[in-house]
Amino acid sequence: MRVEAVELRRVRLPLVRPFTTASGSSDSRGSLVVRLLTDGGEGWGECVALDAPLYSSEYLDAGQHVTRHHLAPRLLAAGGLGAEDVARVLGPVQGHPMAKAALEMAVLDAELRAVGRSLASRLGATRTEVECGVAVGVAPSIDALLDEVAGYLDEGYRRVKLKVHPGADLEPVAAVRARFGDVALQVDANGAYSVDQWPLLAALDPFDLLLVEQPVAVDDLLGAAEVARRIRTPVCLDESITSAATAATALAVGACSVVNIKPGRVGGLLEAVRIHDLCVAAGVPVWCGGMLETGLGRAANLALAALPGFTLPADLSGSARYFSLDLTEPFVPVDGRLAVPTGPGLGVAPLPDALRELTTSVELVRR
Ligand code: NPG
Repeated sequence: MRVEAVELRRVRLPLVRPFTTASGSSDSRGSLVVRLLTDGGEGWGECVALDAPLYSSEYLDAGQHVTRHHLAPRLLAAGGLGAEDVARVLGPVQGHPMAKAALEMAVLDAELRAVGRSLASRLGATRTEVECGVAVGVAPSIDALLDEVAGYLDEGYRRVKLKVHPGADLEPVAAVRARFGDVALQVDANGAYSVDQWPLLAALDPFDLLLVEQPVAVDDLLGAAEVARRIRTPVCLDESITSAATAATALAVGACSVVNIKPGRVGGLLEAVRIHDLCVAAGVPVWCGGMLETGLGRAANLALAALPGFTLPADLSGSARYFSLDLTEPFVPVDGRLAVPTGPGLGVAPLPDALRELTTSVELVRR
């Protein structure tokens, strides 16, 4: 397949309720959508970076710039290529895994549409539906948190994830346990604790959490291992796992016993599958994280989360939890599960009217 042109499209989707974390609050989700024009048809991808470099060093303006000036030109100059070549072609450019992942996703979509095969089948999915967990942002009060969680459980979500940080951990966890009994519950610290604050996390042990996600800083694998030794709740890593190599290191040093996989964070769906495979070989459960993706990224995450090693519910919500208007047909969970798309490629594409309404700018990069 030859890539003839790369269309970079910025979109902005209003959120139905603001998403608040310790690093800030947003009432819309900007995204960078890439459309590849190839000799075998088109393919769509999504760069999941945020507006600001608050989750990782990537952010949307940088993703667009590096794609425009460094990544797209390499893809356009590569001649014939397949999805398995993309990481090597883009490899000389350091970093920017989310921008690279968007291009690989679009190549996969184009190539699979051309042969009528679904992404799920290509990645090795064994399931037709995925259990949905809901990630709850920081709420203005415990009562507001409980109301929000009650609404999600009524809608059928099968697992609840709470954001925690020092000073806001025990109280929300205890309140949710007290009100909702043995609901499947986990917490995400996004690196907010220092290693010597492990007693704050040990205090959560009596609440039988599924896991505590990313307790310490992204580059502190030995610190995560120290926390994992001190607490009973399984430690899961998210931000720290940037590749199959870091996953192997994390497991070797005992930094985690569960892994969150996000294709954007690790540079693409194919690297995500490699991490899945090494975790399965090590007997380590994995689950699919979420980054408030539009329907495009959501479709890709569903295909990935249908692989056999994804044994914990994903951070995958229905479109309506975030957006009143999505780029694609909305994803609607039934009984807390989302169906894995079965159509060629991603199995979804932007709806022309929604795409027009949500687009804020478009640029085309040609050979
Ligand atoms: O359901 O897509 C979703 C959101 C899940 O809270 C969620 N993700 O830290 O994992 C996280 C968090 C996040 C959101 C990270 C947005 C980065 C961007």
